[in-house]
Amino acid sequence: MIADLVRQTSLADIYDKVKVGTRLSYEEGLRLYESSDLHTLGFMANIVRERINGDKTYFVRNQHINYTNICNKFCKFCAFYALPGQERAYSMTPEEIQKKVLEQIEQPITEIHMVAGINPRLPYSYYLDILRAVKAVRPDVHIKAYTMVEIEQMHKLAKKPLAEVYADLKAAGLDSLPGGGAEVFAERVHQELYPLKIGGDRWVELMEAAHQAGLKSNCTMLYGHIERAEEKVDHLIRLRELQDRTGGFLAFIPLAFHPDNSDMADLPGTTGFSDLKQIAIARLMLDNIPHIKAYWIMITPQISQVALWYGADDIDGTVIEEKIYHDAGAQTPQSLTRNALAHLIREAGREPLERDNVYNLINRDYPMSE
Ligand code: V47
Repeated sequence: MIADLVRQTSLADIYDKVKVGTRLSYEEGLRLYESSDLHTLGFMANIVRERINGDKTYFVRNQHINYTNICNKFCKFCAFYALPGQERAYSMTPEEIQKKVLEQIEQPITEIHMVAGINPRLPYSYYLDILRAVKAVRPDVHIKAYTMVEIEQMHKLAKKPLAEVYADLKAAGLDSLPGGGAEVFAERVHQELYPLKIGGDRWVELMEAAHQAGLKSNCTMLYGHIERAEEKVDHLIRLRELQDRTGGFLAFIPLAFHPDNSDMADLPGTTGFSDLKQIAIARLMLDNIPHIKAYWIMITPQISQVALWYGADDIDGTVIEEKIYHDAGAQTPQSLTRNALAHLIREAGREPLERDNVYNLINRDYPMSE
């Protein structure tokens, strides 16, 4: 019935490809962005979602630790960074990080997510010490830490081959890598918004080396600012090509730009429509990345719930104490309980599953039903 209607739309030929699992081209990606037919985009994305993940919808119990907001990259989209000496500037010692972990020690957290600014005063040893500090007080937790921007900084400080840096990090307790720092790969956007930070080519190079070192990761794209449709399609295809080469990506997270308190505070930010459209297009283009995350912190729990029918199969986690998006004006809560997440998922007619960072299911001794 819906399929008959979709066959009458301008995306009918793309629907025929999606049905049989044929990879979509750059031109087809552009046509998806040009379309305002959100229902058709969602219908097609849902086919891919259910083919890969059925009704399964994952979440994780996690804690975010943003260990410093001091940063020398001055990205125009960022409201989180501070200069040394500013009142809001902070940098946590390994002991302070341990304290943060201990504050939540009674919570059954399985993942600690650690990303931060580039504070040039931090030595290479700090990045290893804070991993050890976390593992010392919570040995079983999975540490997902450091964007490629932080990895580039460590590589410069360590003055040794990248493979050795990754080996050091793994030995100190790093389990996987988050997907941040990718922004939009296009050189135009790089020069305009984040010229002091690594660009797309280097991000891909560093991530490919991480996958070769045996580290799994996520990947992201920051949308809703100055980027063009062609640049987004190019970004998604470059991620897809990297995944073809390594298979190292677990999930793609579209990061919705939050303008408040940034140098681009005059931009309007994303909408429910553009958030759902971005999730659907990601699911359609990234045919080889198993999971698409609707990150509720950024797009609200409400839109994340709807996104479970627009391509997303993961809603991220309980997220204790998020700072980057809240500094940029996010109105969402600082954390959601496991029951609240499970309720959102179940109410949407999907199956909530608690996972660890690498998508192993967590068996808890209480039922998942309410
Ligand atoms: O790279 C910064 C983004 C990223 C803003 O892998 C902003 O599971 C929106 O890496 N509005 C860092 N976005 C966060 C990150 C991340 C987050 C959630 C899950 C995962 C994962 C990784 O945050 C940065 C940048 O793209 N960002 N400022 C802003 N104003």
